[in-house]
Amino acid sequence: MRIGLVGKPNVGKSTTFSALTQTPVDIANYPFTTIEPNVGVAWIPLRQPCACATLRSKREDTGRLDPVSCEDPRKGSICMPNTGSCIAHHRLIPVTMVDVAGLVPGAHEGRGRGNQFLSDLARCDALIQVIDVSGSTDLEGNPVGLGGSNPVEEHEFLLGELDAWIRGIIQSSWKRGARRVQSEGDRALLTYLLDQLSGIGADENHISAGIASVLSEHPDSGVPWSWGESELITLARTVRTALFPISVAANKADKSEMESWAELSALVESSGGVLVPTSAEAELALTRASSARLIAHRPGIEGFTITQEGEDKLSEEQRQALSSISASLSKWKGGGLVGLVSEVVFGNLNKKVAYPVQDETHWVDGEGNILPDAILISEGTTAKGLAYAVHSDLGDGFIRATNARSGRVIGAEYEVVNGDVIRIHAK
Ligand SMILES: Nc1nc2c(ncn2[C@@H]2O[C@H](COP(=O)(O)OP(=O)(O)OP(=O)(O)O)[C@@H](O)[C@H]2O)c(=O)[nH]1
Ligand SMILES: [Mg+2]
Repeated sequence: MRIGLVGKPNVGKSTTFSALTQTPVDIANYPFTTIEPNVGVAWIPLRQPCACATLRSKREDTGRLDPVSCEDPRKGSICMPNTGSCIAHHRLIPVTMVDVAGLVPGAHEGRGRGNQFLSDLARCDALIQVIDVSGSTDLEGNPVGLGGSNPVEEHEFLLGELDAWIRGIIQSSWKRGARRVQSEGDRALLTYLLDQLSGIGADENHISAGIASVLSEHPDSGVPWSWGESELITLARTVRTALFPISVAANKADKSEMESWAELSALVESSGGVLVPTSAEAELALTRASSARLIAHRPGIEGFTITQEGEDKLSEEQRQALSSISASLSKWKGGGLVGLVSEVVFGNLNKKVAYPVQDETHWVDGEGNILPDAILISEGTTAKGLAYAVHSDLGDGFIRATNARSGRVIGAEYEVVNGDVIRIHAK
């Protein structure tokens, strides 16, 4: 899972990245602070308790495990994640975040940092546009007075740039490519577009949807090689919508009023995205205090507790600052940055989680680690698809699987359900 952070310069993309990934990066109040993309991992909680909760109750019921003691540092969790962690059955899984250079009007023609960062986004499953809802920066990212820019305009300009970028890719050799239909038949158009766009992650479904939208929106478009600007923009927009679902971090919410993002919120939701008000700067302060072990703060859980080290080191003033940051964050709906990423992954992209294991009785891998992997899969993934998601060898050699929760044998075509624990039998 890979999510790109996009937007005009100076809106807080890198601050967002840093708060989510706990990685220090350059942050400054001027445009183009970021040039090379930053790539890091954000830890996002699963929405349901980890499967180790079920395993624990089974073991407790059969007397093989004592009930959780109040000293247990993992508060009952018994899984051994290969990546991430699990406390109180609150399991964190990795989501790769990409923070790119800011995008200015005309980027698709090479303005600002030009097209480079657009290719940095190519393999992202979804994009989050960070928008300065306080309006304190213009479209080029230069600081202006509060309310000096319009969040809706900022969103529309980004969509327009992405569309123009995709149109640019298909337009370069359009006439020649589209003429192949004359000699090779209708499918040639799809093949040509696939050639052009597979580099940014497009597949046949995206492209068929794009072609269909031209035919329905431009009934008089004629033969493909005569399609003009407006047909190609329709094609590009449909591919972009399918390829990059876009949600919004209404950032710098600490400096603005709710009214300033209401219209934007309606617009984003009408195209299937989600908008969450955020203060990346405030969240970064909490992340930093947590990395310095001054507070204990888990992604996706509101509030924090002060650690022993924090008790020793934090001044009264710092404590109050952290409390007031945390209080202002919980005032907005949506769970802040982690809530936003979670909604993108589990809401918009509708991802499910599955736990592959090698032993259906003990729910362990070959080394005896309990529930080591929690894998994100798409709705409709089959048991065989899950095998491929674990390893291509496991997919190729797939024989059958066992649903470890029910003990039933399942076939290749079984549709994996959220939370399934599955043993795959392969050659
Ligand atoms: N008030 C407030 N300021 C913020 C917030 N998030 C970021 N900032 C400030 O906005 C400025 C720009 O932040 P960056 O994270 O560098 O922005 P960017 O979008 O990565 O900028 P480029 O890399 O130049 O495109 C910095 O001064 C941040 O401290 C926020 O939530 N609230
Ligand atoms: Mg930056």
